Amino acid sequence: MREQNILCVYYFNEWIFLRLGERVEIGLLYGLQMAPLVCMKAFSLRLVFLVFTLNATLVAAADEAQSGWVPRQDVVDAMHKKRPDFNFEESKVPDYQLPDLLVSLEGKPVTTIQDWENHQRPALLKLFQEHVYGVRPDTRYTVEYEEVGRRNNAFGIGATARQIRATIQSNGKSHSFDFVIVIPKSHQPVPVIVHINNRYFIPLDKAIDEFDPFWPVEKIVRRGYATAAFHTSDVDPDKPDGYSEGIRALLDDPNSDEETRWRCLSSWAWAASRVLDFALEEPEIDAKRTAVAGNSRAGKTALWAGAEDERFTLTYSNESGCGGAALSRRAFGETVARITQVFPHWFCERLTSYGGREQALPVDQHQLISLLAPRAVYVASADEDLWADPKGEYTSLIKAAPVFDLFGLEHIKDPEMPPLNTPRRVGSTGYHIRTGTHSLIEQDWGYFLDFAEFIFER
Ligand code: GTR
Repeated sequence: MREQNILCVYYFNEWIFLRLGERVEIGLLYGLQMAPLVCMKAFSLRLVFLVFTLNATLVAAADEAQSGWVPRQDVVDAMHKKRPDFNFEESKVPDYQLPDLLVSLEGKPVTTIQDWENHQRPALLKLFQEHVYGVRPDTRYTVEYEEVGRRNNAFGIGATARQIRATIQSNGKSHSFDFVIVIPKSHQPVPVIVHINNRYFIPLDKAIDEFDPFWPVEKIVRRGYATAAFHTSDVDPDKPDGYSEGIRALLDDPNSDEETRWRCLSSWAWAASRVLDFALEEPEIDAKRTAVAGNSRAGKTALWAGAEDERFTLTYSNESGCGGAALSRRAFGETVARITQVFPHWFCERLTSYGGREQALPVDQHQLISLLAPRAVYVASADEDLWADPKGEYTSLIKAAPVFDLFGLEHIKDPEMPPLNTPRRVGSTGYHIRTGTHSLIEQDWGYFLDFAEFIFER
């Protein structure tokens, strides 16, 4: 018989048997801090009982739990089965070389913050506009905000909730979209989190009366933060043939270059800035503490919103994958070829030409993250979401390091990923990978709000 270390825990009148070495079970121990513990060793039918102190046991357990995340083989196998034409094996990631963040397009080293801010950052931003997300039009427009609903004393804690209609006018035509903003009662200006909701619009009453883990308003407001959310499709419909019904039809310049023209992701990011414009006019909002957040396609959008609009001081990307936080050159899970084919309305047309030749892209997604520096950024992944390439999302974050270094800022450096459900926060960057599938859930919000507090209160 194989030797096994078994931990017996007497907890709430029950004995729980845990096999040491199994990470999931060891994780359980953290929740059992007050339980008396006994360690039992089973070897060839002989049982030896040992009494450990609580501390010694927890230290051993903690060591076990610290190994970094790697994909589970059963998840890899399931992904292969579901999408046989894509890669989910680390060993099959092609050799790749990432563009150097601190070498200018002319080949000169970027050595100072001034070089970065005046030359390198604008040059990289332009590359992302012209090759990935598209160029926004210069068309003149006006925006009017109208309150269409209000609830005072929301959640019984004095928060004010409003539904606002933003109407954009240009050349005699207009387009409107609604958002809901909830501001907690406070004697001092509060931070605001703009949530880009890619699933649905949550109207005022629902936002207050019904809990929704995708945008847990009460949870955010009780932490002392204001929050606002709009639905992406209300700005520009999330479908290949929705052009005529969206904001792009209103603002586009027909003489602009079709290859580099903005599409949905950029228009949604633009809308996040229009919501921020409104929020910043409110005396209760602190302009120095502003976040933009989104999941999946809205996670990609949040990163782009943070890159285009430096008034956002914190960006949260949840499972944004290809075209978001994940490195394109890894071609792991979803690829540039696939995303531009299935979602032709998201990125600028030119990105399509890089399908299957990611090495030729003049940028990769670590550079998108670097555009957020010196502001803060948090990236999140899920264990079963290999389609979004968790390792590519994490690697992108740490490969943005040279720019955070240039600003003298602390950031995550460890190339090994953190264990499951163990957020890592270092200086201006944060990351977690949680158990489960592709979605934005309360657990993600909890980790993100902890990071927000760490950034906003420092
Ligand atoms: C997936 C898509 C991803 C991601 C996601 C979503 O199917 O391939 O790029 O954006 O949808 O937005 O839910």
